[in-house]
Amino acid sequence: MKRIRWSVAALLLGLVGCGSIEEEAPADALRTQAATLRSCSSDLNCSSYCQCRSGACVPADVIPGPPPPTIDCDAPPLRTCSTGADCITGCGCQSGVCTRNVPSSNANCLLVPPDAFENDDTHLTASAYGAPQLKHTFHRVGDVDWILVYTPVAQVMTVQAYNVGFYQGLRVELYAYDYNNRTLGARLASGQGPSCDPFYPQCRNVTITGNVAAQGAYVVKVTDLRTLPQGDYDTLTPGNEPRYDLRMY
Ligand SMILES: [Ca+2]
Repeated sequence: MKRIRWSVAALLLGLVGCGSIEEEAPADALRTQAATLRSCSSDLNCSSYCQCRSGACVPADVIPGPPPPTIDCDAPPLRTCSTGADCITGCGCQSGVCTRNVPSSNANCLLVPPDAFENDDTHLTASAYGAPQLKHTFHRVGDVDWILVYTPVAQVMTVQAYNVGFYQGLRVELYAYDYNNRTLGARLASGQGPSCDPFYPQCRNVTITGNVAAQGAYVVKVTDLRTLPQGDYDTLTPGNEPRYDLRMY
């Protein structure tokens, strides 16, 4: 179809005997070249609101929230930031974009930095729960988070991961815990979600309940259920990041 259009255009320009095919051809050629250049192996290779399909960046099938005014899938991806804390080690925030700030670094500045609760990858290094823990993230493949909680009174305790990222599925488990010996006990409760269609914000949570004893110690394990390439742990799309907040009551 494109060849036919060009043939007609060339014919018309030839007939009127003015203008130049050379003035139009480069723009089309450049667009084709740019689209070819933006090849990808994962979504991380693509800019916001774009996805990698058959090795090329194309507009995403689903966009959380209102669409932006323009979507340019031929543009290279960037990780936007407001401070250096938004970027991984080896990268700083320059002009709102995570950029390598160590000359010898080969850091991939598109990746998600660990959250403030790391190192919490095992029950032995679990972070202690005192108040709702905000802005947890899964920052790489296989990342899990462990949280240690002390229960002063016997009750039915609710454990909830909320403000879960749009596309994210995760599992929440509650275990009895022998704190003196640092050994895991029985699994008391487990659940996974989102609880309903994640299009609705109220569905973006996973909630479980379990019976806990007075002056007891328990641990909560939160697991990312996605099995994505490393790069997809940051799709660079606001609202689509692998994150959650956690509360117990
Ligand atoms: Ca972790």
